Amino acid sequence: MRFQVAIIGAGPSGLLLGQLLNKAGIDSIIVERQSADHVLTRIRAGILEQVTTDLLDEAGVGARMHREGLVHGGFAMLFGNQRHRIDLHKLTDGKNVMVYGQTELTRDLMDARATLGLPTVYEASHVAVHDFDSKQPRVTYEKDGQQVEIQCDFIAGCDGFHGVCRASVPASSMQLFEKVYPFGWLGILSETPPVHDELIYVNSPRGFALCSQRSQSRSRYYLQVPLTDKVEAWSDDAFWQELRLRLDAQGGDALITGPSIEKSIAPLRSFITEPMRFGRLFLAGDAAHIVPPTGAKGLNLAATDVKCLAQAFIAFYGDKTESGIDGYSARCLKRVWRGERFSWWFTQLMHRLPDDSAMGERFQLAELDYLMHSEAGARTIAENYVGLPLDFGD
Ligand code: RFL
Ligand code: PHB
Repeated sequence: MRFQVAIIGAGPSGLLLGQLLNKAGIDSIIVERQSADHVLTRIRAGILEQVTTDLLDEAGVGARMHREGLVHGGFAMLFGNQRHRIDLHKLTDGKNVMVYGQTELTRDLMDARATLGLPTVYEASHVAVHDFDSKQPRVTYEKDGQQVEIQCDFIAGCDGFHGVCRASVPASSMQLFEKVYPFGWLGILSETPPVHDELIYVNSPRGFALCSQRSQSRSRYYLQVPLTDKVEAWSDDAFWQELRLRLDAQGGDALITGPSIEKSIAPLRSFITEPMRFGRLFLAGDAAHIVPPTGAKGLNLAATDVKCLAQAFIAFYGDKTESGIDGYSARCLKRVWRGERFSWWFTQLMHRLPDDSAMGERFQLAELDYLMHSEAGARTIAENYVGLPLDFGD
């Protein structure tokens, strides 16, 4: 089998890349370790920046998102028992974010790919990447007991944090940066109306909480928990009780509880790989970098990597120039580091840090108070949250 681009991973990065390449007449195959159903059961991101929604439109998959997604022009910050609103729309000259679940976005991309009849191999085992330091890279995998080989011009490593692509690069060729946080997020999804019409980010003495949503009848809530907690030990009742304790009276009164549809604990990590290109292998999305979810940046950074990579391949095949592929890593990493910095900063501002003294907590509250009462401070949060432009500062 021969394709111009072999994409490893059918998460949002791989599927979006496949769609953009197809639009440009570049053929690709996607090789995914899991089944499509399994990919769709992962409940993850909920907030899309405009750069991401624009890209989904460009890929021709934005119709349902515009119909069913919720446009949010602000969000609430709750600390010291007081609510404050970050008016994204006003502070960023009219920008918003879109509330649309990663599951739905992935489904839209999968449906579009199936409608176009583009090749995707699910449940491929022993996926391996070879010879990416040459001009004839290869991908091999096993499916139904058969060994298959794909020859290609380029390999796109869109296989997430635990994928095979980054793991195949010699350690001496890359520099890794990592910070693991000493707590996790316990998340639940429930078929209940959201507690508020916008998201609420909560810094409470009992720890961080986030009230998010997927629709007007479906809520997504998170609690900061110790890494040692086991999800089985958290009953739904215990979750709702703890959330209530972290909310204000208004939130407690408005909170409608119900059985959880999904419940899981996610560890929090900041992680960056430099560079993001190794010969003819390009990493994109979570394969190259991870952010703690506090800033809602992970999927949005993945989408802009894919935008840069698609542009680079289009320039290679169309204009016969290698400047896009040569500049890919540096161009992405500038935005990645900005997103990483914001996510790290917002995380340490909003969570109880185990080694923090009472003084650390007061510093957080003083900083939050300053940020909410200074237009410059609030604008700093707003412009990072809606997303800085891809080539900001250039
Ligand atoms: P994914 O989604 O991990 O997809 C990678 C795919 O590769 C497959 N794979 C392999 N395939 C073949 N061979 C192998 N050897 C393979 N190894 C792995 C996997 O099965 C999978 O299908 O990475 P991708 O596409 O780069 O997408 C990244 C996003 O999923 C991620 O950044 C976001 O979910 C992060 N995130 C959020 N991002 C936002 O922008 N806004 C948010 O509000 C937001 N909230 C979140 C989040 C992530 C969370 N968790 C659980 C980490 C909330 C949470 C709780
Ligand atoms: C979500 O809805 O899953 C969500 C929203 C905002 C975040 C993180 C996760 O910062």
